[in-house]
Amino acid sequence: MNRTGAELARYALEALGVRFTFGIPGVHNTEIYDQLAASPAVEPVLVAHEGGGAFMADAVSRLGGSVGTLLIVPAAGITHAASGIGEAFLDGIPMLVLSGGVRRDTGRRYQLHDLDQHALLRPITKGTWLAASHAEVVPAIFAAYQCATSGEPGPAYVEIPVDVQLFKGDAGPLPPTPAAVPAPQPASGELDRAAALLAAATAPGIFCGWGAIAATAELEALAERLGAPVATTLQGLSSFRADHPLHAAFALGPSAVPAGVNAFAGCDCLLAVGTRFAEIPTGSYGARVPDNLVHVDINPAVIGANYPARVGLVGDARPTLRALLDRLGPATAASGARLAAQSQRIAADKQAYLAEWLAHDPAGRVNPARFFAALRRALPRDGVVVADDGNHTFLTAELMPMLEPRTFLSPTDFNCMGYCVPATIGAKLAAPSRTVVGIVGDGALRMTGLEAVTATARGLGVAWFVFNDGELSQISQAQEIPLNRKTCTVLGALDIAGLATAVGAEHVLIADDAGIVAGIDAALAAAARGRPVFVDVRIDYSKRTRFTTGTVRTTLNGFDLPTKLRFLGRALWRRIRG
Ligand SMILES: Cc1ncc(C[n+]2csc(CCOP(=O)(O)OP(=O)(O)O)c2C)c(N)n1
Ligand SMILES: [Mg+2]
Repeated sequence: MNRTGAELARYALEALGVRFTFGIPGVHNTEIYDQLAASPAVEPVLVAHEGGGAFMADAVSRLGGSVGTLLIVPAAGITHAASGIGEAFLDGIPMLVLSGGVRRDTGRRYQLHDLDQHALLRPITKGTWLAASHAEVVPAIFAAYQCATSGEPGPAYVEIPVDVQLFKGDAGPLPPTPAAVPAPQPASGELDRAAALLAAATAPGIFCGWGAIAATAELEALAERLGAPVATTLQGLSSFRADHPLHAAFALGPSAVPAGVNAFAGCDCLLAVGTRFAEIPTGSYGARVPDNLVHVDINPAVIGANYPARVGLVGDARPTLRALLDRLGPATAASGARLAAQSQRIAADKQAYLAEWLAHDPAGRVNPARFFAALRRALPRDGVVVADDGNHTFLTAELMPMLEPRTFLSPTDFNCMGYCVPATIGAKLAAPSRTVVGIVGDGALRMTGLEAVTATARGLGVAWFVFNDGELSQISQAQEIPLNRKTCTVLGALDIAGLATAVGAEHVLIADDAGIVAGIDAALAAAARGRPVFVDVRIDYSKRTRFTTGTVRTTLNGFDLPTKLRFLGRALWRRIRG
């Protein structure tokens, strides 16, 4: 049967269970848009900027269910979307990227958007496909989907030239919907070795990342079986519930809060699951990892990349952890005693850290710990928190307990500011019945804040808590001591109420501690009515996170002596001169 390439693209997206596409129409993709308008299953979502569209697609994928998909124009759409595609690439998030392509049947040069799309995308995707004929459209989309979702997930790209979209052609017999690619399975002998190491440890610990997000029950069982404290990565903050007595902290090493530092102090065997030991969760590699490292990851390249692994288990987290549990058998007297001792110390350390924060005087502004305590009380357990990148992210990681898997989304290894506002929209689209809030810095808000129009246009009730401190604080804090001046990190004023008006959202002000509870309630009530709302939180940033102090210290300690002296000399000189 002869069909247009646009019809074939629609067929493929429907077959794959794609729920939404994000993007902006242009002459290179309007035929596909027109097809999707008639689709009962796939909804094309118009965004303000393709970068926002890519963050939305990323959030759809992170919530599980369907794979976030982009439908964009080539070149200009691709470069705009590149920030979100890059984030998905480095964070291991599946994403399907579709764009039109220039006509290949006219022999013309200098067409609109006429660039090598594949060269643009190669470094930030797992694979790219060109559907040069009708017969290639469905197989290319299926192959890209399989690529995006198998192994360590990531984005995959398909270019469908306009002529293929427009004209009818014979696609031949359509291939069946692709089955999931089976994950690798660790060898039985390796599992035996790993279990033996863990069983012999006197102070085991667990470190888990986003790769463990579908294995939370197994992780809990293992932590309890071993009496092992658990630290999470930033991206995997919700991979182990924070109200479990063995949950110690975000981050491994000196950049963690005291509960994490103390719980792992004598760790003699670490089980790492679905983490790459990347820069953030190790506090710029300040983490001390014992020789007995059991490293579980679906991507073999990750194993031992930053810290040598005694045993590497290449496989899916869930079955691998189950196999370890089977081998370990029931708890022992020693593991039971560890469980009790660790739980007690962790609880005491957490309480002391919170008390230290609550005792901090925010000088008439909003104390972050008080804010997060109130937000935690107001949010349901499965409420979704979407962070951006900045000091607010690490405050969230240290002060806001995550209680269910996939309730915390953050731009992590690509570390792209501007994620929060659009990703919050993507999360709400993917999970309309859940409460979805964003925690966004005032700097990041400048990047993608206008994307809020996509929420107002669709009546999506989400609340963005803008941590309004007037600075690019994560950077200005790092400038403060060594440089004693804040070059390009002090922001001009932004009228957040004015922004809310411009996009048709509501506005709430939380000026000080006294306004926290009523402000959060008002914001969540507006969101529950289907209204997006910007909350101007006059946050106090005068108290540093442990993450920032620990990581700055690790970085300075890593310098050689002449560099240390140069930094110290410069800091002193600037302090004296003012
Ligand atoms: C696209 C991009 N540009 C620059 C940076 C560097 N950067 C990381 S955090 C940060 C400060 C963010 O400021 P803001 O959004 O106000 O958050 P705050 O740190 O004040 O909470 C900057 C500039 C980045 N991560 N991403
Ligand atoms: Mg700021």
